[in-house]
Amino acid sequence: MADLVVYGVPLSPFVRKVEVVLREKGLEYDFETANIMPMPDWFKEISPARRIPVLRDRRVGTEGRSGTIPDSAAISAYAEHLSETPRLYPDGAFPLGRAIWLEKYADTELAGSVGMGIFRPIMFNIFQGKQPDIDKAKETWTEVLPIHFDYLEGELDEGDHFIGNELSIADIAVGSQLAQLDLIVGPPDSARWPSLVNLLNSLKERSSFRANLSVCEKMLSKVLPQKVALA
Ligand SMILES: N[C@@H](CCC(=O)N[C@@H](CS)C(=O)NCC(=O)O)C(=O)O
Repeated sequence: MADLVVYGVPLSPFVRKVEVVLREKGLEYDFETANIMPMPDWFKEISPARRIPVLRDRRVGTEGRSGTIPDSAAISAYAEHLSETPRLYPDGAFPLGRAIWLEKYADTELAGSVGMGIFRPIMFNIFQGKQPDIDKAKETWTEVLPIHFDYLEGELDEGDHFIGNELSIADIAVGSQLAQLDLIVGPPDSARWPSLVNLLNSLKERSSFRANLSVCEKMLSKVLPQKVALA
């Protein structure tokens, strides 16, 4: 039994982010499924925001809220302190501030568009036995997401990573959301956003991302035999 437990479902981009952080740091964890539709009472008790993921450190507590930390950003910061290498939060005031901003941007602005504008209209409908709302997804894909992609492409500035030449929490947070898009509707247009797609492709080759994505792909193959074409 590992000291750490991640509660959630692999298909959540925030759960993916936490799994990648823990794997990159070589921190072993157990995975316990906590669905959000519907959310069981035992999980509501440990998730005040009613969201996944939540992490438990069994060395701190094994029952109820004891030893638990909700929120992917809080969990990632906790992991950084549990295992200092590899550093995912860069040294230096400005790089650190920028990494935290990009993490926050991915977790809020980008995630909002991916979740509400693509995942929900397609996958929530499918999970409920309804037709996917392709019009809503197309509108997000053509009118909303390009604004995020343009910004992030500019922040990459033709580089392989957001901060220097090293993997950081900024890459992982953005990559977790891009991978969500990739699973459901495919990647952004590589002719228009080459650095962003290059980042996505290089992250997808990492064993940390692969571990989560292979579970997601297997799960999706049962409900979404092929990606939804929006272009
Ligand atoms: N700020 C949270 C966001 C987590 C989040 O929004 N998770 C989604 C799943 S991807 C969720 O639990 N949604 C609950 C719901 O929609 O009822 C984090 O970074 O962990």
